[in-house]
Amino acid sequence: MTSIKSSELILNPDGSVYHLNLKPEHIAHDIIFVGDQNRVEKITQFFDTIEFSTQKREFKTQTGTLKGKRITVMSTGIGPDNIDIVMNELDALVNIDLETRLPKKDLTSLNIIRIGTSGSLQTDIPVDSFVMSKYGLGLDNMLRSYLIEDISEQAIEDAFISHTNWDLKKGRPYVIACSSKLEQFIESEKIHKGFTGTAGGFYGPQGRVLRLNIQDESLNSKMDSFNFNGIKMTNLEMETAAIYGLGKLLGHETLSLNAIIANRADGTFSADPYKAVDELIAYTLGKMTS
Ligand code: R1P
Repeated sequence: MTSIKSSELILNPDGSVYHLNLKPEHIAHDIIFVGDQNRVEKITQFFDTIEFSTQKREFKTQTGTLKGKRITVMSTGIGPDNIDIVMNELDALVNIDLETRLPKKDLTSLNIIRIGTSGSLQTDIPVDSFVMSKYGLGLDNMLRSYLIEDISEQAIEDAFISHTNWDLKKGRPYVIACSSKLEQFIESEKIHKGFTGTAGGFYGPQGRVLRLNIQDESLNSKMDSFNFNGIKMTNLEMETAAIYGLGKLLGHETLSLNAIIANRADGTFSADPYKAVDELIAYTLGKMTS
């Protein structure tokens, strides 16, 4: 086997991976992703100890211990392009020998849970509620750079393309399921199980019109009415499907939880979005340490 070239797996002078600034010993096997770097300390403030902190660009990482469990919290910034960086570099930390630059024989599977914010597409999933994404629907195309036919749910993709009359010039949407292991571990009646759309942008790609006309003005209403054997689209955000796809390809367990802070169906926005996020953090940490 040939070693991975320096141009492909870029390391910093101290041996840490290029964007995340991390070495293998800096991360736990249980990892929480957040979008916003300011959300990292909203989580680690509850830790009993913090052993490591770093930040480069939007990627802030802290590792510590809560009730004896070692957990890493990391901000991914916004969007699937960042998820490509975060997932590949995290995987390199555990599954590539950074000295020899060779993939390891015994692979490590990380547990990765996203605690994010999102907009609901359904009136019965109101602001301040929580959604666990059973599936992620990637509208962004990033994952199409990989070989995903064996991990994607092509029947749901086809139904979505047909229902929305999706213009394939925008690329083929992809659907990936969450980790059933983490789903069973985290689920409860408090959390809606959902089908989450992951967009490659915040405005046009999520049907928001400010000054620009968009390619399909009725996309959001078509997403609202999509129903595949009872699976309805619940919410839109910008990371879940990419996390699920790269998690499955690389062999990591992934689950995305979102606090609903806006409802696109009835036009409402949470009176206190931070409270909803704080409650989701408390819920998730409780489950992770129970
Ligand atoms: C957009 O405002 C950002 O907020 C949502 C979207 O997915 C996107 O990243 O999640 P986070 O609050 O986790 O960043």
